Amino acid sequence: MKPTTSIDTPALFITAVAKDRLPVFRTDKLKTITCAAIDEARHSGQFLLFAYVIMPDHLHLLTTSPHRPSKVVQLIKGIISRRVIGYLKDHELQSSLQKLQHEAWKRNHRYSLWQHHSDVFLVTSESTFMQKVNYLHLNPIRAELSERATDYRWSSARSWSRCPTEDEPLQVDIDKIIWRRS
Ligand code: NI
Repeated sequence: MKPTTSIDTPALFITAVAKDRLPVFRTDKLKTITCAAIDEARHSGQFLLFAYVIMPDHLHLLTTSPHRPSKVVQLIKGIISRRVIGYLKDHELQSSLQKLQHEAWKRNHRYSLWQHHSDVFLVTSESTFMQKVNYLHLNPIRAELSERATDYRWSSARSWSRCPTEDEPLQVDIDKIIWRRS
């Protein structure tokens, strides 16, 4: 098996931003749904998830790329969108749905969860990989949502610090990383 991060097998640093930067993921319930959706995408797309953080209005993920990067992003964003919008519909949260409504309907999709533009960065070195892991885990501190990275429930910071709780929202595949150094 090839190392996880190399020119041939880059990791993907993905940033997905909610439409109009709405705080779609503000509540614990929506963050829980989003974690389950990421897990679902990981299994159906057969990629590994190395690190993540879910912020109120965006999320960052570090994954492998068994398919074209755009396909991985599309899969993740698609599943999260279906699950979140499904939840809002089931609970008749009309005011939230209205904010996600398209100006013009496209392809029968009435609502959109995401900002159109999405950001994928190909990570091809271990130093960049670790930079992205750290950057991602510092998000809640920069946003003043927690004082320490490991205090923020919705990230892989505890898993990387080897102090996971018994009920981590999402398991990450740290043990499957094949480091080239060492
Ligand atoms: Ni961020």
